[in-house]
Amino acid sequence: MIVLRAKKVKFEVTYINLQQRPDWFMEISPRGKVPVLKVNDEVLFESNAIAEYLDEVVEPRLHPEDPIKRARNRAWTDYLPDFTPALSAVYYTKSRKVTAEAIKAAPDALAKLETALKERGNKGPYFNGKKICLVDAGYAPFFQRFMYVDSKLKTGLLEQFPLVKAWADALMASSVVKGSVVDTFYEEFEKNLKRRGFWVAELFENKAAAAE
Ligand SMILES: N[C@@H](CCC(=O)N[C@@H](CS)C(=O)NCC(=O)O)C(=O)O
Repeated sequence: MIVLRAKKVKFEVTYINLQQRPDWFMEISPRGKVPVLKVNDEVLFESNAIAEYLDEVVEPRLHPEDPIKRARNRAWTDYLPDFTPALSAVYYTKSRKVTAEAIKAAPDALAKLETALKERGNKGPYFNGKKICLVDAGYAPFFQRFMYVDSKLKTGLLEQFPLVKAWADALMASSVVKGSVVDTFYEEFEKNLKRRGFWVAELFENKAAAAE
């Protein structure tokens, strides 16, 4: 969604309930996961493959022109499946004890990203400098969720990594990122935490009670 928005592509979104995936969705999504992109009669799946496809067919190019930089961008996007569990382990858990352990473990993954940002050869605010790119699009949704929980949990994790913190703040301030989720996103996210029995849901409960 971030890539589509950054490129100002006209698109339609169909949201599905992942608890009750419709048959039509299961027929087009080989892994039963979102997102999928339908282009006329063709269906693409996997966020990276979709983002790369969009970058090839729709201007402006979000990948760097320089092949070395482009390869590094791809490599840091490939790092996502290693990185994101380090953050989500902090809040996708049923006990404070596991959260405390995850907070202790997370700096390793964040330190790698801090080094990447140090070595990227620009001052930001985004991964490649002034223009949002595919690496930004990959990481933003994960920072969005983590930072929302962290506004209550206050782990201090991002604060230990100033370049990561500045990057994540820039992504959250970006209108492309902000508009990539529905208005009720945080409400739905909180509900989802509660439904899945994650203890951090209780951090949001007072607010929910006050609104009722
Ligand atoms: N590597 C996939 C991961 C997709 C993914 O895990 N999507 C989640 C939602 S963000 C999902 O569909 N979860 C449902 C499930 O795993 O059953 C991609 O980047 O597209």
